[in-house]
Amino acid sequence: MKRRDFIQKTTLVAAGASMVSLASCGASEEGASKAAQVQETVKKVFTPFELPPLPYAYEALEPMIDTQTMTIHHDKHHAGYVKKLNAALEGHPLAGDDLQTLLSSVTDEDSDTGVRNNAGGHYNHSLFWNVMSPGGASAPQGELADAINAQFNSLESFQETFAKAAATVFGSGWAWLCVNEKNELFVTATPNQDNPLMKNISDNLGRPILGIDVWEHAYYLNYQNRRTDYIDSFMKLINWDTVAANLKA
Ligand code: MN3
Repeated sequence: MKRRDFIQKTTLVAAGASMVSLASCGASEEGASKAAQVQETVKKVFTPFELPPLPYAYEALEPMIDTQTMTIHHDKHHAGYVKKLNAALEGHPLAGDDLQTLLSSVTDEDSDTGVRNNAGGHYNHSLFWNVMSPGGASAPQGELADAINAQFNSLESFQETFAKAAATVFGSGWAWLCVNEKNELFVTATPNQDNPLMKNISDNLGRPILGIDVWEHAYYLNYQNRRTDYIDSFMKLINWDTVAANLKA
């Protein structure tokens, strides 16, 4: 069996196994399925990389996020990262690694810049689409609720911390809810398309389970300079079932 086939087969088995365990602990099938889509994307090797379809209609997040923003953001911006990532990997020593491995391997050397920016862009947006509604729990439940309470005392206090991290990103970037090696939650932010999985680049390392894009292209058509209004809307769109499933993935 070729390595690539092996990786894809083992990923499918792993995704199937995690859905079984999720069903038995009460997370929704919808959340599990979206988390499995994210896992499928992040474990995929360079064959080349492909743009995953938006997991709902372009207009599904109206009026919080408008149809035109979603269309341009997915079909132009995310598509652009995938295209440029494939180009950057041509002849690059990291070609052949899955997306998650690319993120943990890239350095701040000039020779890695294309892979760093575009592997980050591909990963970050693949997660972003799936952590937004329609559908799904409007508040965290079960283990995720416990983990949030343990780390932030309450959901409100988490929301405040996360919204502040998103509002204070200078220029373009992302705010994240991550899980660290000790299985504790933390909030952090990264500039540009960097990601907390980038071991050689990020200060706060962890695996993101929720992320908000605060590049202006994510909100400017509808909100112009009112980033905090966009953040408030995003908080109402979070699909907590997917976040819970991401925590267990
Ligand atoms: Mn974006």
